[in-house]
Amino acid sequence: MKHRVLSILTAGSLAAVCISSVATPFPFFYNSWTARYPASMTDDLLISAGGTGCQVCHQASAGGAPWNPYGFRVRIGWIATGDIDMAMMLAETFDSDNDVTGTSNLDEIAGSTQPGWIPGNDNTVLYADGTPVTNQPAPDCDGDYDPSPIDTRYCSPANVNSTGMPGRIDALGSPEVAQNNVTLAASDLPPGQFGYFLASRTQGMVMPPNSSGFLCVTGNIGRLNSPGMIIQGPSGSTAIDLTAIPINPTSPVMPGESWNFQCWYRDVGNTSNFTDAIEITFS
Ligand SMILES: [Ca+2]
Ligand SMILES: [Ca+2]
Repeated sequence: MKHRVLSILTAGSLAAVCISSVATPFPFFYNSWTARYPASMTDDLLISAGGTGCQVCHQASAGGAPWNPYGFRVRIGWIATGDIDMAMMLAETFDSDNDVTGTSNLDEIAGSTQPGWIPGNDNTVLYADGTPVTNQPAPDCDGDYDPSPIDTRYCSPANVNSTGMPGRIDALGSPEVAQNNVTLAASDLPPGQFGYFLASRTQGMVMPPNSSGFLCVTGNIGRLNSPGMIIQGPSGSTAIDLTAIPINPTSPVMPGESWNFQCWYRDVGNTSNFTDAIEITFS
């Protein structure tokens, strides 16, 4: 169905609708983008949802200001070099939308997600002078805005903390043990309060004494609280070493195993709390 829509709307006719805020047509930018990334469906998935290819970079379907953070990054390179292909290349290594998986612009384009947009209303757009506008909705898209996270969420949402928000855990990186590339991230924690991550092969759900939240791992629990691994609210992240998870005794993660992670943290009022939890099945 998406392909049917695309066959009707040729690249040329689509590009013609990209009009800047000063009513100058700029099919050049979109044409350059599709020429550099011919296999990417990033633009096509916006188009089939009723938008235009301009929204890969711009908020408005007709282009112009403001830009999403990816488009703004390309714009910086364009202004600096006057070479649109160079500008797109210079933007590739950035993670402009700061998505939960930490995926670079190039990998999002290659994976046909949106390098400049995250799902929901937490997007930021920028005007020509760099003035940001926050809390903007993403344009409609027939695909995913971000790559799939490597984890499965459970025990979610967590009990709210003193900020009024439930703490949240995310995992970035790869579920492939051999890569030893997993970073745990926690967000919406109370500012200034410390916390650390927990690891276990076993899920559970119990509210410990003096806690405001649920502990969702049980059994042989590892505390990732060695120096450098302690985080501080409102958000923090730490890389974990899959060759040595500090359960008792310290054990490596093996391919095929599922492990569960959660973040414990202090909160104001002499209490503590937990984020929600995630399970990662390793390969
Ligand atoms: Ca990204
Ligand atoms: Ca994205």
